[in-house]
Amino acid sequence: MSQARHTSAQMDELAHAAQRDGFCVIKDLIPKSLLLSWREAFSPLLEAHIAREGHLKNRGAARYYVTLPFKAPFAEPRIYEEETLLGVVERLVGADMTMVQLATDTPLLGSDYQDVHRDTPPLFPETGKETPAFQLAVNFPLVDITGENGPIEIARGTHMLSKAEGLRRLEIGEVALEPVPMELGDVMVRDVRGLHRGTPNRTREPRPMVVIGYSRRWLFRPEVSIRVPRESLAQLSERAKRMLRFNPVVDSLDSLDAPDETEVYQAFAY
Ligand SMILES: O=C(O)CCC(=O)C(=O)O
Repeated sequence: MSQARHTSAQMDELAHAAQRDGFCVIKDLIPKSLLLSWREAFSPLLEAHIAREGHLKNRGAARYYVTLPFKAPFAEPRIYEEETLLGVVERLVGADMTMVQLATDTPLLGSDYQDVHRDTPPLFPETGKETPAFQLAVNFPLVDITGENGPIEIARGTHMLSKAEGLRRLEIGEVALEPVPMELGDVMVRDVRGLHRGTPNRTREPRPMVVIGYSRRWLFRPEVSIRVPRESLAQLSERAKRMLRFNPVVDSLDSLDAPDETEVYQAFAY
């Protein structure tokens, strides 16, 4: 097991920031060389997605949600088991959490502002009350994110409010949508209940943002999954096997085995 790059106190602080604000950014956590290999391998996947189902416009105009195959270079324990990352994740959603999603959000030139949304409904809508975190998006870009290429905007602290109350506070200016610029290597840990939106990419380069979903041990999300190739199971750490335990194990990732490749995760905004 590798060492965490941060002390326990630093991880406490990062988790505390995420509990307070709904997100935290861990600077320069992932080696750029890994991300460059992801960027290269992602490009044909994005093209294939657009050719196959781009007409579905699954995240709005010129913006695409694309699941990544759990194989090299994306099945990368130096990322999904990074010790600081898991330290912060466990502080937020508890020990024995599960890893349930490995995908990307990519706005292109022609994309627009999304409606402000959360990525999940509340657990107990009838109470109007929010609970500690139960579903996290760990986001990291495959390019530097500037004001020009579509930074996600987040309204700080709204993850503990109902959507209606969060929108009301946005309307009266009590909270504001803040763009979150990120450099290659930075990682954001985000409570998906925080109000946010994608913004337009005004450049000619795609802006892929990876999302790895981690959930509390009891949460099942039928809309996402990671298909784990049977042959890769033997190489996974015991911890990774445990984290991936609710995902389907498949004989092959080839599309011949899965003729219906359309993204299942179409309804995403709550
Ligand atoms: O990647 C982004 O800029 C955010 C996209 C987003 O919030 C979504 O599609 O749910």
